[in-house]
Amino acid sequence: MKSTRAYAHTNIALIKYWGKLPGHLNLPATGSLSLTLENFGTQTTLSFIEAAQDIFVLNNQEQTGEPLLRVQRFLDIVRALGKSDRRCLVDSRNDVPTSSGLASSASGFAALSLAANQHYALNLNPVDLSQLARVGSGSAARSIFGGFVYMHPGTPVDKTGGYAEALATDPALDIRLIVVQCANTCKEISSRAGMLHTSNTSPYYPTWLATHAKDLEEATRAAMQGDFKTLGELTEHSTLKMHACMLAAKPGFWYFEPLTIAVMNKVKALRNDGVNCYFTMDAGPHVKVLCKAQHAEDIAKSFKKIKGIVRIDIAKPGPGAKLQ
Ligand code: 2P0
Repeated sequence: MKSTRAYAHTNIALIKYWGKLPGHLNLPATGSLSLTLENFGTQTTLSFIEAAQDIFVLNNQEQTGEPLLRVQRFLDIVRALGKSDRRCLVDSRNDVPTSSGLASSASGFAALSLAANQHYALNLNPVDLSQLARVGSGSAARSIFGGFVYMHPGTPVDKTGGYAEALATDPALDIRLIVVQCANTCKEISSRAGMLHTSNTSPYYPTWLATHAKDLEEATRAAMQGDFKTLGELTEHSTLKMHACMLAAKPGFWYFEPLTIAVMNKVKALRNDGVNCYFTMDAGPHVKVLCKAQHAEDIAKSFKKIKGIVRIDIAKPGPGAKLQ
């Protein structure tokens, strides 16, 4: 049986994407800047099957409902591009907790896109591949590439935006992202539902849109020039602004847990003691802390002292998605 396997690493946005343009192409309303991580990712194997429906197995469990439909709808797009009607078994393994705010959909749809590009002989170039991944999940467009990644916002008229590209940064940055897992539970509000609710009801959402491009431009310049302090300050600013939009939605919602706040406080305390590090949070309770490589071990040790932390990983920048 012919099969194709791909692996994609997850990524964490430093300058966040939160909100979509209207329409069905999953175009982001803003750009974003992310870091692909070495430690976490998804391996996906595609095999053709003689069946009426695709089958999606995640971590050895056959999926039904929305997770299955999302993969089937994505493969319908792939089949239209490849002029094929063949169904697939999609066998995926996450080494990221699923639906926990550690971006498993980013690595998941990036691995699926790369495998599907090969399996259905689409021959997509990197931009088109990134756009295909985006239709599956916005953050997946970034996981096609390694290291720092710049994602273009969607363009409402010609629909040509919404793709990512690798960003050449100053090697002197030499950074790490410490991933501090603050809970074991699955999130209650998906990113997709949270974004929609925020854009529909938060009075701060228009301000988020109006001020985002400047943050992205300045953070991108800082990354390219190796200006760690500016990059870190904008990283914190972007995440707090995103979460402020959610808090101001009607009704407001949040992904923070008490331990999330405890880690944020610790980051501020470390900074007051002269250790440069900066937090970011996504659609989940975990905290990711940006720091220089030489400080990572010591900072991680100080988080270990916080009672209840589930797990701490020090992640290096990782490579782009690859066929295996
Ligand atoms: C990001 N997040 O830039 C932002 C910050 C979470 C918080 O992209 O609906 O799974 O599949 O496009 O990409 C998570 O949302 O959403 C996300 P969809 P996605 O990383």
